Amino acid sequence: KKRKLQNTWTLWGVTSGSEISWEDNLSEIGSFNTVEDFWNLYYSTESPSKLQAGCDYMLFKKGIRPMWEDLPNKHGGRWTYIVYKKDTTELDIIWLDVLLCLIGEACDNSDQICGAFVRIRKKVNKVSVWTNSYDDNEAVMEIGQKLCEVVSLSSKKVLKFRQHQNHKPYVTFELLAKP
Ligand code: M7G
Repeated sequence: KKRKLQNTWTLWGVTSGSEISWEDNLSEIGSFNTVEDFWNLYYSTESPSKLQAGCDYMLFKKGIRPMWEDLPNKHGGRWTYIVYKKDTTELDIIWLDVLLCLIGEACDNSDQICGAFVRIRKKVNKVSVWTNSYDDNEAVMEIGQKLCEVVSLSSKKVLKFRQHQNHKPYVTFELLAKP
């Protein structure tokens, strides 16, 4: 018997920088709601560190599209952690830890988590966790603290939170993980 997760999750992929619009490039890779099916999907996809610049993976709760515009994300924001190219070996570990944190509902406020992104770019890589309400400070900070624990391996430990919507005033927070 397979072990059920609390939520069903969808893994998405996107490649930016092509002729086709970003949204048309979005594709669903697969969904799962058990521990076993998570690992099957995990081992059947390339690690983030093997992807080319411009590629993203996103893991979102089923039914939420990995876009700012989608209603559950619309009033939310994201914690972002930058993984420098010299730390690329850590990228796959951090991404796996974030995945486990999400599917294992490790945060007290995990109901406010929509999903996560890993973005491969020419200069740096980025890992983000998306939440559904930027003005619930307590929940935002709790989720940020948990993410600090996840990235505590790494040498530079600044996490930044920002609201998805671009217009001002927009909320930003910074957290420093303990060494
Ligand atoms: P990014 O990956 O957030 O920035 O977005 P980065 O490459 O500087 O790290 C890159 C581009 O992808 C944006 O300028 C948009 O054209 C597109 N894009 C990314 N996201 C997450 C969205 C989204 O949620 N909605 C829409 N409409 N476009 C997006």
